[in-house]
Amino acid sequence: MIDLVMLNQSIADLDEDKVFEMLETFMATNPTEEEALKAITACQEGMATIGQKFETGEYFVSDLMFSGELLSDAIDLLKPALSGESSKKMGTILLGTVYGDLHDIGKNIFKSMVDAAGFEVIDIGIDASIEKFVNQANELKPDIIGLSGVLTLAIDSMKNIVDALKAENINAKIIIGGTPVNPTNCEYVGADAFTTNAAEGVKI
Ligand code: B12
Repeated sequence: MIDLVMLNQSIADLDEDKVFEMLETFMATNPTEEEALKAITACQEGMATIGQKFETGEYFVSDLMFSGELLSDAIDLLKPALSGESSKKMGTILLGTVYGDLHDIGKNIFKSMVDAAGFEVIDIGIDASIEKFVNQANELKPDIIGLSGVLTLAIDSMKNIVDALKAENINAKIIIGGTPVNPTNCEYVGADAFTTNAAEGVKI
C-alpha cells in the first residue's frame, strides 16, 4: 500500500516528481479500487492544505493552477484502478460545475467513478448556466442531476439552478458535491443529497 501521509504531504508540497514516483510504484502493484480510493482521498487532503497555504499567502494563484494540473495528472494515473467496468446500465446523470465556478477536478473524479459504476454521464462542463442545465435536462431526461462547485458562491448558483429545474417540473433526483456542501446548504439549495466525497456520491 502507498504511504498515504507522504502522498498527502507531497501533493501539499507540489512535489511533482515525488507524487509521480509514488503513484507509478503504487500502480505497478495492481492496487484494488479501495486502495486507489484511499490514494485519491490523500490527494484531496493535500489539496485542502494547498488551499490553506493560498489563504495565508504562502502559495499564489499560479500554485493553485499548478496544483490543479498535478491532481488531474495524478488521477489519470490512478484511473485504471478505478475502472471496474460494469456491464449493467444504472441510469443517466447530467453533471456540471455550476455557473461562476471554474473548478472541475472534483467533478471529473466523480464523473470517472460514476461512469465506471455503470452510469451514463452527460458532462456539461464548468460555469454551466441555469439555461444549460434546464435545456439539457428537458432534452435528455436524466435520472439524476449532479451539481458541482467549490466556491462559497456556488451554493447560490446551485439554489438558482434547482429552483429553475423544479419550476420546469423536472423530477430527476439532484445531488450536490464539492467542498462547501453540508446538510444546511443542501436543504437551502433544495437538493435530495449532498457529499464531499466522490466514492460516497457513487453509493448515494
Ligand atoms: C485547484 C484549485 C484551483 C484551480 C482549479 C483548477 C481546476 N481545473 O479545477 C484554479 C487555479 C483554476 C483555481 C481558481 C480559483 N480559485 Co481555487 N482552489 C483550488 C484548490 C487548491 C483545490 C480544489 C480541488 O480541486 N480540490 C480537490 C477536489 C478533488 O476536491 P473537491 O472539489 O471537493 O471534489 C471532491 C468531492 O467534493 C466530490 N465532488 C465534487 N464535485 C462533485 C459533484 C457531485 C455531483 C458529487 C456527487 C461529488 C462531487 O468528489 C471529489 C472527490 O472526492 C482549492 C482549495 C480547497 N480547499 O479546495 C482552491 C479554492 C477552492 N479556490 C479558491 C479561490 C479563491 C479561487 C480563485 C477565486 C482564485 C483567484 N483569486 O483567482 C479562482 C476562482 C475561479 C473560479 N471562478 O472558479 C478558494 C475558494 C474560497 C471560497 N470559499 O469560495 C479555495 C478554497 C482556496 C482558498 N482556501 O482560498 N482554483
